Formats: sequence, structure tokens, C-alpha cells
Amino acid sequence: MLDFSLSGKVALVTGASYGIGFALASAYAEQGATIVFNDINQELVDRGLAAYKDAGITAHGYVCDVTDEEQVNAFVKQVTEEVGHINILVNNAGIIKRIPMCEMTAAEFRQVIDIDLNGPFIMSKAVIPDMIAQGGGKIINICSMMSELGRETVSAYAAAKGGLKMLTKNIASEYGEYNIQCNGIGPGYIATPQTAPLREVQPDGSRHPFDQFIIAKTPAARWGEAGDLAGPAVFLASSASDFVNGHILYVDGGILAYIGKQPQ
Ligand code: NAP
Ligand code: GCO
Repeated sequence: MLDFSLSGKVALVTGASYGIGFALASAYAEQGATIVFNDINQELVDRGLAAYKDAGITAHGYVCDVTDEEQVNAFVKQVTEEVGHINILVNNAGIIKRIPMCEMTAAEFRQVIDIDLNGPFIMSKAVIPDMIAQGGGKIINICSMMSELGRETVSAYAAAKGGLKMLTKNIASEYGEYNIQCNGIGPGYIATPQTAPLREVQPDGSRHPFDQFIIAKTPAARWGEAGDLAGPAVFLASSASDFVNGHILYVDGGILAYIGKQPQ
């Protein structure tokens, strides 16, 4: 029988106080997983704990910066001691900076790469040894349309997410023999705080030009909701996907398949 249950599993979702991470962790809890999440400061962790509680979920929240290897190693050790062995890791924490490349400083470029690419490397490196000892595990990296496409002002983010696609394939290649499946989810344009600037209603009450652009580029003719990612994320975290490895599952309403609607 196909098994999408996550009962008895410990799922760690990074940067999951709100947004996509929160939605994925909530879906995992619905499937029976124990939820662990981190965020960059205590205020966000407390906000997340309250949100999970409101949703009827008893989550375990920790402050941890995914770019700090010492913090991450201590965090993973603490979770393993206090909650249990980590069976599922979702590398969700991420930022974006929308700056024309020639105006972006090297420090700004490095910051995006550090959080969006080095972070998943550090987190994955911290959990893999115990996953091997436990007989396997699931790693899911939150990629992006920008793992495949570029656009103006997001050079650092596209470089990071393109790299994350290949890190996903490399973890799958290097650790598949230990029954670790590493896959990616490539969300399309999802309505979260991260994309709020792209959806701001204009002073004249019209939709943001980018909002209109994405609607025309998406066969589903809508922005995604974080909940649209829940089913694919549960699939990749469950034993139903034990022979899926190194795959980036795009959940984009069809953007990558579509040339875009002709302007009327
Ligand atoms: P979000 O609303 O900005 O949430 C990202 C979370 O990660 C925030 O809680 C953020 O904390 C946290 N974070 C940032 N830096 C961190 C660090 N160094 N250590 C730990 N946590 C950190 O973003 P989202 O829209 O939910 O996106 C989540 C993931 O999906 C990201 O990887 C993003 O690139 C990806 N994604 C988003 C979309 C979309 O359309 N929204 C589409 C494709 C992919 P702060 O509040 O302090 O920033
Ligand atoms: C942007 C958006 C995108 C989305 C997402 C698309 O500025 O183009 O923020 O990057 O966040 O990554 O998949």
C-alpha cells in the first residue's frame, strides 16, 4: 500500500516561523510528523511557536542561523537529544535581494549565496551522518523558478538556487546508497512575505505590473499559495518517494512549460 504517512518521523524545517516553511511543517504535522523548526532570532521562533499552537501543532522551535556551522552542529545535536533523530530535513530558509547586478555589492551577493546555498550545505552535512546511522533519511531543498531561469535584479538568488539544484543532485548521488533521498521542490510564484513587494497594489488601484506579468506567464493564471506545495512536500518526505532521488519537482502552475499569454 502507498504510504504517505509521516507518523513517528522527526521533520526539521529551516526558517519555518511563517511562509512556505510553516505551510510545509503544518502539512507534515497533519501526516503525523514531529515538527522542529529554527529561525534567525527568538522573536521569530516565539511567533512561530504561537502560530503552530494556534494550528493545534506542538512544534519545537530553536534559534539557529543556518549559515553558522558551529551553531548548526550544536542545534542538530540538541534536537537529536531533546526531540529525536532527524528523519526529514527541509532546507527552506532563504532570502532574496532584488538589486541590478552591477549595483549589487559583493557583500550583498555573498549574503544571498551564504543563506540560500551555503546554509543548505551546512545543514545537510550536519544531519547526514545520523541519517546514515539510522538507515536513511529525506532531504528536501527548496529551489525556485530561478533554479532554471534568470531575470533582472536577482543574480545572486538565481546563482544560489541554481547551485542548490546541483547540490540536490550531488547529495542524491553521493548518499543514495545509504537510503538517503535528496530532492528539490521548485515553487513557482507563491504569495508570501518574500514576494509581497511584487504584488503591491499600485497607487491608482491597479495590480503591480509584475503581478500582471506572472498571471500572464502562469497557465493556472494565479499566484501559488504555500498550501499548494504541501502535497508535493509530503510525497517527497514519505516512503512513497523512496525511489525518487535527485529530482527537482516544480510546483509552478505550469510556468516553466508556457511561453506566456499574448498581450491583449
Ligand atoms: P520568507 O517568507 O522570507 O521566509 C523565509 C524564512 O527564512 C524567514 O523566516 C526568514 O527569517 C528565515 N531565514 C532567513 N535567513 C535565515 C538564516 N540565516 N537562518 C535561519 N532562518 C533564516 O520566504 P518564503 O517565501 O516563505 O520562502 C521560503 C523558501 O522558499 C526560500 O528558500 C525561498 O527562496 C523559496 N521560494 C519562495 C518562493 C516564493 O514565491 N515565495 C518561490 C520559490 C522559492 P527572516 O524573517 O528574518 O528573514
Ligand atoms: C522574484 C521572486 C522569485 C520567487 C521564486 C520564484 O523576485 O523573481 O521573488 O524569485 O521568490 O523564487 O520561484
